[in-house]
Amino acid sequence: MISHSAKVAHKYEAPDYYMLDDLMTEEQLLIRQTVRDWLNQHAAPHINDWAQENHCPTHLIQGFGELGLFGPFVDEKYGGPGLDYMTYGIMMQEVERIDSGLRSMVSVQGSLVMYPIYAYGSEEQKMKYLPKLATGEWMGCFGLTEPNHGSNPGGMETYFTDEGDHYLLNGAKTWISNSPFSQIAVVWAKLRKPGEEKERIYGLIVERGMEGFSTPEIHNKWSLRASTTGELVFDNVKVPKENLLPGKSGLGAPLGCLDSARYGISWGAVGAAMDCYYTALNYAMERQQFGKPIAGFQLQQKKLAEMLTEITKGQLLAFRLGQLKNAGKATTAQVSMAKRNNVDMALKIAREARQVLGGMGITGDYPIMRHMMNLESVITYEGTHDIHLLITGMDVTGIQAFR
Ligand code: TGC
Ligand code: FAD
Repeated sequence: MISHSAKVAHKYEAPDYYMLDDLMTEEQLLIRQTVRDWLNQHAAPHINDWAQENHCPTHLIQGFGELGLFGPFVDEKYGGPGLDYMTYGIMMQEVERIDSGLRSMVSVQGSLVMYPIYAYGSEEQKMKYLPKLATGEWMGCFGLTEPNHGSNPGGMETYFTDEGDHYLLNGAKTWISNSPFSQIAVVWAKLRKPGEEKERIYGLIVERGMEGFSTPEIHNKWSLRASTTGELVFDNVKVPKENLLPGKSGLGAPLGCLDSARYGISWGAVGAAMDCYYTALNYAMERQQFGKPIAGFQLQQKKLAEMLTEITKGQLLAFRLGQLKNAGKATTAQVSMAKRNNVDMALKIAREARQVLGGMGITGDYPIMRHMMNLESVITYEGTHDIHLLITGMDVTGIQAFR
């Protein structure tokens, strides 16, 4: 049976109260429509079932690649579509309108796997990996978080040693999106040198099949159930020396990738909020109580009007950030503000929208509860709500309050 939400998705109209579409190019609008139509056909009718069944729809990967969703900013020379950051944001918004887990799959591949290879990789690494990642022939994951180091990745314990003709990698990463089915992992680890106390962080490309490398799945999630999450375990893994990313080292290297991914989330979360708002508006217009549509009651109008106001503010934030990204001017703190505000906004809208639907809001017939549960992860990953506030706090005061 096709759920109500799937049927509604086919006639979905995105709220655009301040007419931002007027500021987009024809190409951007065309790409958005193409992605929207494709997702309405291939994902919207099934996403509730996939989430209920805890199934990650990896069969969509080829289609995602054909749509150019993997690393849209990557140059054509390396198999990417060579699009701008605004278009990247627009795409992430369309994907997350369907489900944050699908956006996770896509944004990890683009911003956290292709980006570091693109920005810090050797020419040989770019030629070897990027074209396969752009089509989805190979999928990748990004290993930064560890069991004992989440918000504080600088404390990581995963390390490697130089064994002459190869490196030897030991340690473990956890909470890694896509890890159980990825062909490669971009792993951040410290180079341990005998006699040297200070260890420096480098990125290594670890390939499935390397002896001692395993990727157990994490089960029992109530959130992002259409996305696969796992661990990365390294038990004396021999990594060829040519798999080290030569272009950048130090904690700034992985954090630089996060800027790109957090930017995508600032757009994506608005997509989830727009879907919740759209669903609530339609329901309120149709649902009759006390002899009239509930949309006619002031209390419901307050909810809807405030949702649209907050969505519009979030859209404007993401749009301006896109302009700054395209101009190469977006700062880490600006990205943090947008990620933090828009995810929080989306989560609050999901809660309000759920109430508009009354009891029906808790069912899988509508997308709201799924978005709400997903957003509970999105508000934590890529830097928690607290960490992003502290980044803004540091930016405005010049004083870091992390430690
Ligand atoms: P701190 O001393 O501030 O910085 C260390 C070095 O890094 C530089 N830096 C950055 N460089 C580029 N981009 C950024 N965003 C940067 N932020 C900092 C900084 O200038 C410094 O450089 P240098 O040359 O002076 O050494 O570092 P800290 O240890 O105090 O930590 C700061 C803090 C807390 C903000 C940072 O650690 C942080 O952002 N923590 C949050 C961790 C996080 O976001 N993890 C995400 C893991 S990946 C993920 O969640 C994927 S979910 C995927 C999905 O499914 O979508
Ligand atoms: P902790 O760091 O232990 O934080 C716990 C609480 O303490 C939070 O509320 C936090 O805000 C607060 N806190 C921590 N430090 C401070 C401080 N200085 N001041 C005030 N409060 C503080 N990681 C990857 O590397 N790759 C991935 O692909 C990836 N995918 C993920 C997918 C999912 C579904 C999830 C849930 C997580 C994923 N992560 C991934 C990990 C994610 O980035 C971390 O969960 C996140 O950075 C927070 O780390 P933590 O869970 O260890 O929480």
